[in-house]
Amino acid sequence: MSPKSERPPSGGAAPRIYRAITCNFCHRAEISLHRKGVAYEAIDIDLIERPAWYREMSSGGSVPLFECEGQEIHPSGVMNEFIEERWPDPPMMPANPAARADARRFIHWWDDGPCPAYERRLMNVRPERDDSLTEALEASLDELERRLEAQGYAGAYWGGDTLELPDATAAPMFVRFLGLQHFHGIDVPERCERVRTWRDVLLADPDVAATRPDDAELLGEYERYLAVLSKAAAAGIEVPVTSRD
Ligand SMILES: N[C@@H](CCC(=O)N[C@@H](CS)C(=O)NCC(=O)O)C(=O)O
Repeated sequence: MSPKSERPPSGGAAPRIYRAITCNFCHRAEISLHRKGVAYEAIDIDLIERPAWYREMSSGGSVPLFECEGQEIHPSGVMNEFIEERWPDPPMMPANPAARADARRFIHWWDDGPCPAYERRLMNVRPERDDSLTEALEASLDELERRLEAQGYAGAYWGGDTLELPDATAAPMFVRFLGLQHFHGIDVPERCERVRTWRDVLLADPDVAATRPDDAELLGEYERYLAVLSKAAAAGIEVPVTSRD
């Protein structure tokens, strides 16, 4: 990562995403942009030592933020809908309105279920909370398994044969299971067969593979965050781990 001490001058017409490689929300938009063949510039933001210029431009300093054609767009769900409408080909939402509603409902559920559950477990530095956070994560994966079964998941992408927004929303979490495995020895339970199949399909997808951070760099960043969180915990400070805390 190369943190910028001042706001980088605009390089031209290409849209720009302000991101952190640990952040699953940022990765969602990068998958969509790559799938649609949109060239973009990525600016890495250090969330531990957040630059003042970024705090100012982003009202608080959270990532992702998308700069495109003079507009600043966030949060990630709005970004992905914007990307879908601005660059409609190839489509990443179903054509049928009822199926689109299903996809949106799924994304909404994801942001209250598996997404905060994996982030809380991954970034936990208080051993007395390990078991309850692991249980919460597994419960959300069991619920995902039930949902995939109920929708007749056929063993490919979420809605069929092509990658759509529910896939772009979920894939970044599966990429970041690397951290759960490395630091906590946690994987998707074997009983969640559909989840594991979907994960494997997503990890093999070319747009996901092309946009995922380097494994060693990702683990290095997590190590840095975990060290800061451990220090804060030792000082009795509770740091929110997700925007849902
Ligand atoms: N709901 C937001 C969540 C973004 C979010 O939680 N970003 C985290 C990184 S994964 C962040 O910037 N945390 C630091 C902060 O909010 O100050 C979205 O979908 O974009």
